Amino acid sequence: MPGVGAVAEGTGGVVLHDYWRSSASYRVRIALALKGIVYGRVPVDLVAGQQRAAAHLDVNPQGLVPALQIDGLVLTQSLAIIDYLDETRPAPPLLPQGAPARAHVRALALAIACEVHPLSNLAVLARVEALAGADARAEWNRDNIGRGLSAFERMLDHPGFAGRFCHGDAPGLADCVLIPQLYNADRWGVSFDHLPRISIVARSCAAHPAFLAAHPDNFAPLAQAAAAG
Ligand SMILES: N[C@@H](CCC(=O)N[C@@H](CS)C(=O)NCC(=O)O)C(=O)O
Repeated sequence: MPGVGAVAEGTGGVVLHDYWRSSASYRVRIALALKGIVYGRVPVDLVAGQQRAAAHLDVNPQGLVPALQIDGLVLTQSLAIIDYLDETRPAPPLLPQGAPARAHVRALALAIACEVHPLSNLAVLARVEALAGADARAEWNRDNIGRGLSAFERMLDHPGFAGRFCHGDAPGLADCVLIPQLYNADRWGVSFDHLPRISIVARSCAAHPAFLAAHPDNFAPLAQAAAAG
């Protein structure tokens, strides 16, 4: 398997290729932590362009993170990875019981992963900046995130919202996708204080050990150097 990461001891061969600030990577880190799966990491520096290096393209031909080595496979696309984890390691479940509830939770996850996130990707933002300048880049991104979160808030107005997580009283797929998007919102100065359901979910997840373990601050290059030294 060319380009795959070295397998660290005690990780059972599970290796995540990620970037500390990547929200798609953060989704998978949350799911891994919820499932209690120990993993090693191959950090891919997106700012330095390492996602386009041959070694990474062997892992993910799309030149994106995350990618996950697990069970002798190399998986890409964060939602496909999370689905795989849920199918192969069902406890705790990341999707609710019943087709209608599952469809709703998938719709929540896709509302961010398919509609909001792709328009805020590095390549898109760089292109907007090249065409219209740095202010336009920031305005584009804030507008995109703000509209997406407002729609998400309305989608949470659903019988499955029990006042803790996106659906029911345990974290699941939709929370894995929402929380990284909220991290991005903070970075870009987009407030969600006026969105009550999202604010409740944000507070619940902020106190949950799996979300704390997956937080980008733990994976920033300086934090990693301090932990090692
Ligand atoms: N749909 C993909 C999106 C992956 C994605 O866009 N990853 C970003 C980081 S969040 C990336 O690798 N960007 C690199 C680039 O744009 O060059 C997934 O969910 O895994």
